[in-house]
Amino acid sequence: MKSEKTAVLLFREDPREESHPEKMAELRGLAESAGYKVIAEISQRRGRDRRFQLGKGKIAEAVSYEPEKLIFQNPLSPGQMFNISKEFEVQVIDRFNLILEIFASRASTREAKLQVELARLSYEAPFVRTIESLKKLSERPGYMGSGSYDVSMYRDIKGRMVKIRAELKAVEETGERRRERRRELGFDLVALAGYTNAGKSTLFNRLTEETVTAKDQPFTTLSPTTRAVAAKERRFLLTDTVGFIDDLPLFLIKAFRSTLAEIVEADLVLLVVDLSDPPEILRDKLASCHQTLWDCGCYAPIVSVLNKVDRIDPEVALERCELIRDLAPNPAFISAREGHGLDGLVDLITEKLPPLEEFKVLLPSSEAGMGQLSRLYEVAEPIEVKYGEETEVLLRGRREIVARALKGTERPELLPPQPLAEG
Ligand SMILES: Nc1nc2c(ncn2[C@@H]2O[C@H](COP(=O)(O)OP(=O)(O)O)[C@@H](O)[C@H]2O)c(=O)[nH]1
Ligand SMILES: [Mg+2]
Repeated sequence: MKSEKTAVLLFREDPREESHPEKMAELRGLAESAGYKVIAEISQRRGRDRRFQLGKGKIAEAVSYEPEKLIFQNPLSPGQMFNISKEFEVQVIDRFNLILEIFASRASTREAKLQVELARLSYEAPFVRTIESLKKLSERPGYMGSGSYDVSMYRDIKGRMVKIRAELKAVEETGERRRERRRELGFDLVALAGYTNAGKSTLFNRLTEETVTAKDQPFTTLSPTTRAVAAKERRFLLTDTVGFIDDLPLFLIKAFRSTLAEIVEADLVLLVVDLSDPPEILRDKLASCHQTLWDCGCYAPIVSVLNKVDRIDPEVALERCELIRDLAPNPAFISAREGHGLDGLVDLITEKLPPLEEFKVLLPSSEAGMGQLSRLYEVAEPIEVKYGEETEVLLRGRREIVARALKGTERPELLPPQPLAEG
């Protein structure tokens, strides 16, 4: 299923700082999320080269792998990007372009799409201006992988940005409607959160592969990474997200927030961390995950998921768990890759989701009433139906969801929760 897009990753390490291998690991995770096959990673410790960022020899080495793209961890200036693509005849992007690519492929709401486009334009505007001023306009098809620009491009970009800003004002409140639509379908929303490389997508695949239901189809229209899961008599929609990314420049923050819509809308958040990360990094990441969740208005209950337990000793795992207990109370220990601990995780999910209730509904025994009944079946689990002068239905489900399904009927009656009928 993965495409054959190939890339070589490049990273210039600052000689004045200590080494940061995790930055390269992050870049690889991002590149893979964007669908690239990484064929080599090249890092070099040196001062910044004004023309090429890295040494010319290193870039030549990268190009010798014949990748489709070079991806730099370090931000490239318009001039550097231009120089590299010209000198080495290769497409070149940096970490910001890569993140934009991911956001673009994941943007599922109109708002997110607009935010991403706005971010892309504000990022590209200075590049385009540079090229225009260099007056080397036409024959650079490799430049930023997006074809050539012509003279009026900069003006066009500015105009388009004005339009997008206006449109954004108009679409702002539709997120709420989307959430309602999903709720109407009778599903709780569970979103995966956590940093790149924590194992969110691996867990997503595990949970959905093992439990995929026939009702999978409708949700592809909502988001390509949302699927229905039925586990232990509980069904919910699970959404994989881009997750959290550190060191985002200002122009990317809004686009980033918009990709978190699914997390903000969720009834429950699975906060996935890599337990094999060094303890300080683990704590930092957890703390900033909580901060981001709070900042973007997500107040749903959180289940901490400590992943990759296969990579460390059980004793070390327990030690680390103790160390982060204030940030990750009552966690699930899992290995998404090996499929360990999923049962316990599902138990925690079921426990923390808003509880299902049992209640009785009285419907008229008419055609309208029967229509109502079949709608109820879609959003809740029927326990018992008694036909008579009125139709008496005993259901198990979410009260607000059932109440919504009953809206607009002439005589709906939702009686308070009560014990199961005798017998
Ligand atoms: N050893 C080990 N590796 C894992 C586990 N879960 C995920 N990974 C690896 O971690 C990397 C990132 O996983 P991914 O699911 O893409 O992370 P995401 O960025 O959070 O979606 C991949 O190379 C996975 O194979 C696990 O439980 N154990
Ligand atoms: Mg992922």
